[in-house]
Amino acid sequence: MDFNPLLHPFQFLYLAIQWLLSKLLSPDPPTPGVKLGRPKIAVIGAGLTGVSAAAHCIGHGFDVEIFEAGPREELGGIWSRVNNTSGLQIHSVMYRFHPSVQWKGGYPNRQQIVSQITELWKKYGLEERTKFNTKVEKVYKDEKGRWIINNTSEGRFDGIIAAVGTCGDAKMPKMDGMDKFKGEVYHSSKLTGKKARGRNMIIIGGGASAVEALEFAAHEEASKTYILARSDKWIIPRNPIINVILSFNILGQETIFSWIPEMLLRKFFYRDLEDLAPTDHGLFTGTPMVNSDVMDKIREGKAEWLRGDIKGFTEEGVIFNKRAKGVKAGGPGEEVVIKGDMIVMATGFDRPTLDFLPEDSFTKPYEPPNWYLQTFPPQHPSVCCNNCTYVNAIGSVGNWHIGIYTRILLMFLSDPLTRPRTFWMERWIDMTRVLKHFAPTGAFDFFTYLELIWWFTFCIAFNPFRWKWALFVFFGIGQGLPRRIVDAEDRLRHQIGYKNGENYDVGGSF
Ligand SMILES: Cc1cc2nc3c(=O)[nH]c(=O)nc-3n(C[C@H](O)[C@H](O)[C@H](O)COP(=O)(O)OP(=O)(O)OC[C@H]3O[C@@H](n4cnc5c(N)ncnc54)[C@H](O)[C@@H]3O)c2cc1C
Ligand SMILES: NC(=O)c1ccc[n+]([C@@H]2O[C@H](COP(=O)([O-])OP(=O)(O)OC[C@H]3O[C@@H](n4cnc5c(N)ncnc54)[C@H](OP(=O)(O)O)[C@@H]3O)[C@@H](O)[C@H]2O)c1
Ligand SMILES: *[C@@H]1O[C@H](CO)[C@@H](O)[C@H](O)[C@H]1NC(C)=O
Ligand SMILES: *[C@@H]1O[C@H](CO)[C@@H](O)[C@H](O)[C@H]1NC(C)=O
Ligand SMILES: *[C@@H]1O[C@H](CO)[C@@H](O)[C@H](O)[C@H]1NC(C)=O
Ligand SMILES: *[C@@H]1O[C@H](CO)[C@@H](O)[C@H](O)[C@H]1NC(C)=O
Ligand SMILES: CC(=O)N[C@H]1CO[C@H](CO)[C@@H](O)[C@@H]1O
Repeated sequence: MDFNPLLHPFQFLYLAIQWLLSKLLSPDPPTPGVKLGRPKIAVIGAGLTGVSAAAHCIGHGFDVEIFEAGPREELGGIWSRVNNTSGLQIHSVMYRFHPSVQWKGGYPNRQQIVSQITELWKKYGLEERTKFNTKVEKVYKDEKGRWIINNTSEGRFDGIIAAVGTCGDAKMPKMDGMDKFKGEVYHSSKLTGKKARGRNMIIIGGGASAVEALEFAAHEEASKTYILARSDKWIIPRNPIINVILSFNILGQETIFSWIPEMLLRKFFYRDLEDLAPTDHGLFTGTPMVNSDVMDKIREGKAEWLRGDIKGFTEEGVIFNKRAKGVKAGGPGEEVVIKGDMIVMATGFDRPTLDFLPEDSFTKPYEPPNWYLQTFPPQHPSVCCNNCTYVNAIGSVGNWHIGIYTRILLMFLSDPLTRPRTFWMERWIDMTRVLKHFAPTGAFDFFTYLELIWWFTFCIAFNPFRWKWALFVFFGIGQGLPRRIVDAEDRLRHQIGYKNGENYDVGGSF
């Protein structure tokens, strides 16, 4: 260790706790050369979620194969593709995507994240189980109900984990007269090495990427930065305690108490810049941005945050219709010309498609994100779309839930008495819709982390056959007991002429 623990007691404690978690909760990597059995699982995508899910599967003795569309350099998914100017906005304590992860500090940068993913990948022997440059175009079942990826040349699988993420290609909307602008135009993910010193920068878009571009501008000492946002989003401070408290709203929606955190944010965080805080929607409706410096930069006069619509471009900059607070997009405003030397498009990313799944996964009204636990298409209990159906949420991102979702799938595959039938999965979705009837968003379009934990708890508690799996599902420990019980049941099933493993994709339980 290259630092003195006495001088950094909190960092030391953080390292010690992570070390302990890893010792207690990381499943053992497979011994090299060992033959792993069925059920065998195909993981689609080698980002943080895919690698973590595959490490969990293999650690619990299930064979896996990862298919990644990109080349080897894209191991780590989105984090391998964005530029050096990106880093984690939330505290890394909420970004422990596998128990083995060891963060050295609170806010790792892009390279540190990619290197943690790569280490995990190597530790669990996933190197020889990953196929790069193989995009999955289609998955379907053979007559025995086994999954085929593209065509039979890849073999057959019993379960599918789709981990395609939510950020695909950089989104560069075409805007009227953009080619007139004589400066450079970059996407926010392509800023490494760009020069902004002493220049005026125009950022289009008002999401997390815009905030990052603003940080880049400050770091590069741009002379002035304009952020042109067409809608208001909540910003919350970069403080792990506040972030965790907000994710503890178990109802996962606006409540009669939501005004309290909103008022506190306005009074103590926005303060004189209260005009930036949204009034047309509450905090518990969308993913907030996590940043504490934006406000300071605006107060210093280094940056200006403008609400309005882009009307067009000139050689020098952008024609912008500045709107007052509360005026809807496209509504009346004051037309101004914002001059700049460079434009950064912080307009987001296209969503990767899941349409390689069988068509019946998208049957309305049970199309994603309206799936069982948001992640299992009700027609297919052996398909887990891990962390890629979410729309908006408050609370952790690449965390504990990746393991939990993976282990729920492993439970469904191992134990037919836990595998839900389509009917019951749809009833759970209906129930959640009723419970969230008064939410301003769709039931599954917004959730909080505690709500997610409640979903998991309900899933386990509802079906007594799942009780024995509780420790395993939540913590990845205690697999021995449920396994022995299932083995005994299997012998019984065999006697009555029914074999486990005939069709992993058909649920018979509730
Ligand atoms: C600039 C930026 C900054 C971010 N910062 C944060 C942050 O600070 N905090 C935070 O919590 N989150 C942040 N995120 C969100 C981030 O998306 C998630 O935290 C996480 O990295 C998602 O990982 P993933 O593995 O689910 O998806 P990805 O990393 O997107 O990985 C998906 C992989 O699947 C592959 N794939 C897709 N389709 C197919 C197919 N059909 N066949 C085969 N392979 C396929 C893709 O090539 C890709 O490699 C940020 C995102 C961006 C873009
Ligand atoms: N370090 C971090 O925490 C971090 C950093 C970057 C990204 N991320 C994550 O990555 C994901 C994507 O974030 P993002 O900021 O890149 O994208 P985003 O959240 O989709 O934001 C895009 C912004 O661009 C605006 N926009 C899009 N198209 C536009 C158009 N044609 N004209 C004008 N404005 C337009 C959007 O306005 P509307 O809202 O009105 O559509 C929005 O303000 C999120 O999940 C985010 O949390 C995280
Ligand atoms: C990104 O950062 C890494 C490590 O800090 C460095 O090796 C690399 O050259 C940087 N890339 C660019 C394009 O600046
Ligand atoms: C699926 O087919 C496409 C197109 O033929 C190919 O590019 C891709 O590599 C294949 N993927 C797998 C997993 O075989
Ligand atoms: C299966 O698909 C792969 C990749 O697309 C292709 O190279 C191969 O020839 C196909 N095999 C069969 C049996 O169709
Ligand atoms: C999954 O990933 C996204 C980012 O891509 C994140 O914001 C979201 O909260 C994550 N969690 C879940 C449970 O989907
Ligand atoms: C990882 C990554 O995307 N790096 C890019 C950063 O930006 C430069 C210049 O635009 C590209 O050349 C890099 O490939």
